[in-house]
Amino acid sequence: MSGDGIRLLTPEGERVPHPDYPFDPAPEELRALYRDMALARRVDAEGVTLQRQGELGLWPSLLGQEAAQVGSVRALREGDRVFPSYREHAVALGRGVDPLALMRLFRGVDHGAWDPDAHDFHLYTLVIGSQTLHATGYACGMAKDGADAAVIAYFGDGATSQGDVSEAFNFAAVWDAPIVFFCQNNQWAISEPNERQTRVPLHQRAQGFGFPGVRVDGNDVLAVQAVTRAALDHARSGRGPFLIEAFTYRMGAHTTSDDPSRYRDAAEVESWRAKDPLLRLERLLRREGAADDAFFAEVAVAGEALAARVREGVRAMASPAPEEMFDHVYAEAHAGVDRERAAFAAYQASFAEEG
Ligand SMILES: Cc1ncc(C[n+]2csc(CCOP(=O)(O)OP(=O)(O)O)c2C)c(N)n1
Ligand SMILES: [Mg+2]
Repeated sequence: MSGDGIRLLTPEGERVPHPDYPFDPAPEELRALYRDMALARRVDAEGVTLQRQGELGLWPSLLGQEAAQVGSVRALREGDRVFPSYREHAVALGRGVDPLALMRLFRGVDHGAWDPDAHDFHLYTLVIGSQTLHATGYACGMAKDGADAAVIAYFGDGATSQGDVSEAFNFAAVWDAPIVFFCQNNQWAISEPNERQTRVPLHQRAQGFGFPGVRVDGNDVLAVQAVTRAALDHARSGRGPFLIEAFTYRMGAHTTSDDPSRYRDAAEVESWRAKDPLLRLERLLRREGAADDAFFAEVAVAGEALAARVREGVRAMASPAPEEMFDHVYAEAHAGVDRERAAFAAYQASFAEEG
């Protein structure tokens, strides 16, 4: 184990066996992991570009976190329930959410954009850490229903400084909730470095709440999948929550509204570039003869086709009528919302009369 956590694959693409987490996927599974990571990276790059072109309002890039996301989502079984934050694009794709749904959200033409029940993948949550409480409550409900399933809640290193996350840890622990807390420690919370979030490695925090926590090399897709699978088994079997700290790095800006060159060294980014999650799997695939140039070229072509579909789809998106923003505030009619809708309609009409 390195300081980066439990590891099954070195940055040079060499396997390292681990006694507690044996995992030896077949060559086609390894290729599928690579493909998922590469396609997610391509969709993500398109999100950044479309924002720069004025087609999206904002885009939070997942660049660098592909292994943490693809490895963990591939460990899930059907019926397991995901509570994401806002950067989990590869997890969304892994749950069958169309990339255009993600784009609808960040273009601001939809408040939710996908059906959580259809994908067992909840809506993105921008209020930092709050989804860990929703997820814990959901997990308790699943346990009461006797479901043979678990919940996984994604959040960042910065989110661990929110009271909500500590409350979720404690509540989940005392109720043995079937939940995996999946913290992507990407070293930064906007401009705040990890050392301003915690004095102890984040995975150790679980111990104080009475459940296990481990650090996994978040840029090693094999280790992430193996560790997440074990953590989900732990949760499903009634042994309570599990914390995974996926040690990774946010290679890009916090969002397209951020300029990280203002607060972090280029040398730090370079040191993480050497640990790139796609590169290390590519090295393994080539080393073991499980993929050749033709495979990587085919994945690149598929990525371009997907990006073209996303680009065309985004440009074709119609803007909703402004008053639609009142439609889904409550499930049922609400007098306060009705009043605000009427006032807004009168305001809009005042411009029309002037014209
Ligand atoms: C409750 C709350 N406080 C502050 C913010 C502003 N905010 C947005 S992202 C962010 C940093 C989150 O960092 P981290 O949890 O590490 O996730 P990352 O963005 O690195 O994936 C903050 C403080 C917010 N959205 N919600
Ligand atoms: Mg972070």
